[in-house]
Amino acid sequence: MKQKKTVCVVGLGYVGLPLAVRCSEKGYKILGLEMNQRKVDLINQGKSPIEEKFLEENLPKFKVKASTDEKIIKEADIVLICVPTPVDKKFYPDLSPVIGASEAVARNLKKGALVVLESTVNPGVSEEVVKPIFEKAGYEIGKDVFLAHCPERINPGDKKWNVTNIPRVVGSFDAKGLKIAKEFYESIVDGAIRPMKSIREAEAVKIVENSFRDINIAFVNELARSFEKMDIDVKDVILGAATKPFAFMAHFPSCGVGGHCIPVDPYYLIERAKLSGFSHDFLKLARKINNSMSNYTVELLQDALNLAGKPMKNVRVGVLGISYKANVDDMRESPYFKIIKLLEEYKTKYNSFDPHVKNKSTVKSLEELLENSDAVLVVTDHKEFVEINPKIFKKFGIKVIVDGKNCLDKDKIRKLGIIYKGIGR
Ligand code: SAJ
Repeated sequence: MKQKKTVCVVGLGYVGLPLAVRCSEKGYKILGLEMNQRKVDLINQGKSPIEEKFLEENLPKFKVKASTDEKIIKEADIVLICVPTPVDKKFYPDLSPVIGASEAVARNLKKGALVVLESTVNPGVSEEVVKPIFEKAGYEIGKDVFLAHCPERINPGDKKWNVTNIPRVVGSFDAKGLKIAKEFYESIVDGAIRPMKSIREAEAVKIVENSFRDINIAFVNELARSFEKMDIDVKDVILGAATKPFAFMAHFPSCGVGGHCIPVDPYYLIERAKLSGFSHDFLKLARKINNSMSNYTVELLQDALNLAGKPMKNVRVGVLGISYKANVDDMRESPYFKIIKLLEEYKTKYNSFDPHVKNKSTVKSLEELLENSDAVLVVTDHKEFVEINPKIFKKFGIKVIVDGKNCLDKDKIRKLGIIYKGIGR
């Protein structure tokens, strides 16, 4: 089956590109539809547009033919839609990429093909948004086209879990669609593929996974703010609780929840449930707590600078990290952007350095940052920062460190006479 089928992946980003490489490795004829010409050119040269070990290792070996021309969809037996599902400034879901991609597929799809939406969407999107696009284009679902949903589970930077082995769930509108979608994913994924009873349940699975993570992070963020007032180190307490081998899953407080999944997905459920007359008060509160952590972090900086007798507006702050999580170059929804906006409001001079995001860094090296700083604010727990010998901070005369990821050695830094504040420690 693999040799005969042609797969077209729509959207060659963090989700689509690894998927395309894996299909190529598994013997499918693979085509990639991508609107960004720079990405298309890089991919056609076998180069990854993003910093991701799996891609850097495999893209040169398992070629993907990328194009900006939607007509390539005409050749596909299987189409995998992997476009972003962001929220707008008011946190309302923005389905325009999904709608645009579905319309492009409906314009070009050959009869009898399978179309799988991998983008994370709230329950109801496949039925209420995607299906009507194909029906309007004259396709009979379950006959001229098979529609399925298999939510993506990519975890950028993860060395163990990737597109080859992460178990998946899949749902469809009809038994045949479910069967062919399950068989396709079983042919490319070494993990189990769980068929769901409906496409709506498959959509709900992913939203639940990521809302689960968001509320658990909000829980420890609230603990951090409480324990800070009780002189309790919340990180130590979480690590203590994590010695319980069951019914506890450690999450850690930080200066903010970034990325294209966790801070976004809950809003898709909140807004869709509202249409059904239900208010997700808990999810909304968790979002509010997590969104407040950037302000809280800057307040900690202000308190620490006051202790050092340095008012915010005359101090030079060195911001360590721009990307949203450790050891990746992805800046989407990173708390960095909220934090520098707050520093600008305080008219605080700052520099930033991120070895994974040099094009956005204001200085070329860690040394240059430290040379031009009185205080340091850690936003991302990159390996390069965790490994800094605290004596380096002393050497450059750093007076205050606010550790937005609780990733530095608090005790060693304090022993050097530097004021250290973490998130809840
Ligand atoms: N974060 C915390 N505290 C934590 C964990 C994360 O503040 O305890 C912050 C991170 O710093 C980051 C944000 O939350 O800013 C998101 O971190 P993440 O580790 O959840 O990373 P993501 O956004 O790459 O999430 C992905 C998700 N995968 C998919 O959506 C397919 C998520 O489902 C995974 O749970 C997560 O990876 C993972 O497990 O690492």
